[in-house]
Amino acid sequence: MISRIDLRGSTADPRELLPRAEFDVEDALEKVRPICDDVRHRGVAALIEITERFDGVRLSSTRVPQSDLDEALTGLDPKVRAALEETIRRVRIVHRAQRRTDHTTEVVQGGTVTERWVPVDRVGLYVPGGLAVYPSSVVMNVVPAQEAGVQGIAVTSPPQKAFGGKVHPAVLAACALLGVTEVYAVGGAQAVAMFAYGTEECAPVNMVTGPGNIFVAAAKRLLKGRIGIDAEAGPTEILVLADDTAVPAEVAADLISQAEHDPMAASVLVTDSVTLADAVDVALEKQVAETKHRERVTTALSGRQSATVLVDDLEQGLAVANAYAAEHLEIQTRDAAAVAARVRNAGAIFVGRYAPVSLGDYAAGSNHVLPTAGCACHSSGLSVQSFLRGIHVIDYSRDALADVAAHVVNLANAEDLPGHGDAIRARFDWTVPNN
Ligand code: HSO
Ligand code: ZN
Repeated sequence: MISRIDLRGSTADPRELLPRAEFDVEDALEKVRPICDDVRHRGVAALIEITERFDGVRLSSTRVPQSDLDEALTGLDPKVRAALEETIRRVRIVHRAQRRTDHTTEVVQGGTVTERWVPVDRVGLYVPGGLAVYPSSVVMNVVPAQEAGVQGIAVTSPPQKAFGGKVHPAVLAACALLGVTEVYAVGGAQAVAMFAYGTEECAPVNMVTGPGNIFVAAAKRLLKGRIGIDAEAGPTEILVLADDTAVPAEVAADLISQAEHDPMAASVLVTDSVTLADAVDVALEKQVAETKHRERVTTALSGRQSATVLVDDLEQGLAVANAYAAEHLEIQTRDAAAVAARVRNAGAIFVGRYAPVSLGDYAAGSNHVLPTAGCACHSSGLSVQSFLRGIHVIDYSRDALADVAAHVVNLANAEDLPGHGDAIRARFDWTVPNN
């Protein structure tokens, strides 16, 4: 079911040999542009029409009434409530530790630069609907924003035909548990446009975060600049780096766990053990036959984005993992912690057999909104930092400015911007030499 790529003895760049899911955001841009324009010009009326067209739901208002949030919380299964509460507790303690403190550097006597961390005023958090329902993603978006000190937090999620045209009750309940009261029943590109431009019912936000489908990603790309965004989310990925100590049934279960998200999800096993690779193949056959979403899982595992990659040794395995820069990287090897320490590119690293990706998806305390499609080479997952701006506050006395005045004037002249130098000279009765 899963193809095999043999890199043993190969010195080629593994990036070329490990395909990723086709996820061409550029293509989707043309489709989302008219949707975004329509929302910009016609606001709620456009949202209601577009939602009827795409979600098959006729909204009377885009805003979810407080009574729906209360009802969802009352109706929440106590087991799910307890699990969500524990997840919130863990995610909160990890993210609270990410808070930053302002720092002042005295550059010279009387001259300071302070870095002041200021949260974004207002954010819009997107919670996907689609193939699955994601109350856990509500937690992963809302908690870092709250811990960063963001005052205005709005959540949006597509309305579900199967739930009477309302947002999924588990998503609403998660919002209620977190104290979020501003929730919208809008999905897709139109939700990003609603947040970016604002409507009669929703004030515009400064930043939109959260995963979504290709149209959500395209709208984020289109509206980036007007709004800040987190990393663009593509189909989910897991890469398991394993040696002969890994347990085949566990590796197979982990590969299936992420394949379950999306027929385009990527599950990649990288190993130097042919015995393990063979045993995982056998375990996959057995487990996929029994798994609930076997159709989607089979499509994902047999797609060209998924593979078992054979390598000569762990060194080459690490090189492959670093080149691929997976959203989720599991290390199932001897001395897993030491191997993990050598990873440079990954959204999140899961160390050893008792830290599967599923743990991180829900209840490790880590964040599950992570960079996909190789973006882990340059970006991190969602965190408190995502919602903060570090503002430099520059405070110099007359003496401190006088001390460096000639340097500024000389650099300004070197850039042929003498007006910059004059702005300094004016403060000293033009006594600072201009050459
Ligand atoms: N693995 C997904 C997150 C998730 N899993 C939510 C279950 N629910 C992307 O990191
Ligand atoms: Zn998951």
